[in-house]
Amino acid sequence: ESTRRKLIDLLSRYPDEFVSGQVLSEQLNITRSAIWKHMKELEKDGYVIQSVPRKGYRILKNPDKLSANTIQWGLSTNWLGSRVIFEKTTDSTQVIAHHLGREGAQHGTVVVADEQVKGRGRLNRTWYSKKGDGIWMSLILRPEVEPQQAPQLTLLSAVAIVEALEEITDLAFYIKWPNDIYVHDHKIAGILTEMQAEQDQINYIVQGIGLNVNQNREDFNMISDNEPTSLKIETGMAWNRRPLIQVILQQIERLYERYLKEGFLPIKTMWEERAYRLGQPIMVSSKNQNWQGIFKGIDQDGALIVTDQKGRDHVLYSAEINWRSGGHE
Ligand code: BTX
Repeated sequence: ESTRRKLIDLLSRYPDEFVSGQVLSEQLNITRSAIWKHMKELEKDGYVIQSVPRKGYRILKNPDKLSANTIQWGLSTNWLGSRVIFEKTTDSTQVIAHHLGREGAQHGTVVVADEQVKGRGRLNRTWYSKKGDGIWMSLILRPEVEPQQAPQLTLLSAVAIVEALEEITDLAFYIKWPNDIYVHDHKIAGILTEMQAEQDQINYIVQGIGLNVNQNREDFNMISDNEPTSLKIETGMAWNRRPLIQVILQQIERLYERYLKEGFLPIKTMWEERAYRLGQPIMVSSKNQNWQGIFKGIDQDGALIVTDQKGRDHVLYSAEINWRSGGHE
């Protein structure tokens, strides 16, 4: 399996050129007939490979079919996705990831499903996860940080997902505190971070990411409380999920490494640059009280800072925010 991954990495490095059988066999330390067998396996996974005598091989087409292999081939991360578990259909990738986390699965393990029948959001809300039309995945992370810092990882991934989406589209994406990604005022993705921790130590974090990719408008008819959207609805074209997953994982890993080196501050700044309605009036419902304030930013723990009408700042860890009913709208 790792030979095949290296093979794809070599071929993808020179996308328009042929790589000779000899070079491949030297680099991978296997015979040329073994290479030919690997090529046949790749074709079964949906790759279209051109092979020309005396020139070598090149990839004409990457598959969109998801599998642990296709997700890993060409993935340029060091640890995120070094193990991938793929399910065609499952209740929820969160459930699988929690199970693996308890069993000691390594940091960076990724669980991906084509379809979830019991996909979930926060507070046990339903997350619709239609077959083949979205990215439904959970990451197992074992960060050496305090449990109360875990929410920072939600914000980190939100920034990473926005960066990934802006890398591949011309659209502008926003993060709605704490965990939703918006485009044109519609929800396109959500993040669900769950943690297994003791007093002062995180055992593992399971971070679920749901991104709508190829749904049409009518696929969301059952959702009444917000108007979801998908990449296809926003861009007018269908997207391959495989490279999208890879770009997202690469961005998350990159930011995560930065977070370990530099702390939360740079992430916080990036987050605030992408924050939905920063500096604008919002309605807060906390402790059975409703009040209007100005969304000022987030603090070191990722909590929401809202300035009330007397100019006092409030730090909110959980509150229902009505983002639209503030001010004069
Ligand atoms: P959330 O609680 O912020 O959002 C859930 C709400 O979003 C629902 O109540 C519904 O109104 C709306 N909604 C449901 N499905 C969709 C959808 N496909 N697109 C847009 N809006 C929707 C957000 O929770 C966190 C979601 C995480 C989902 C991932 S998928 C992989 C992993 N496995 C799993 O079961 N959950 C996570």
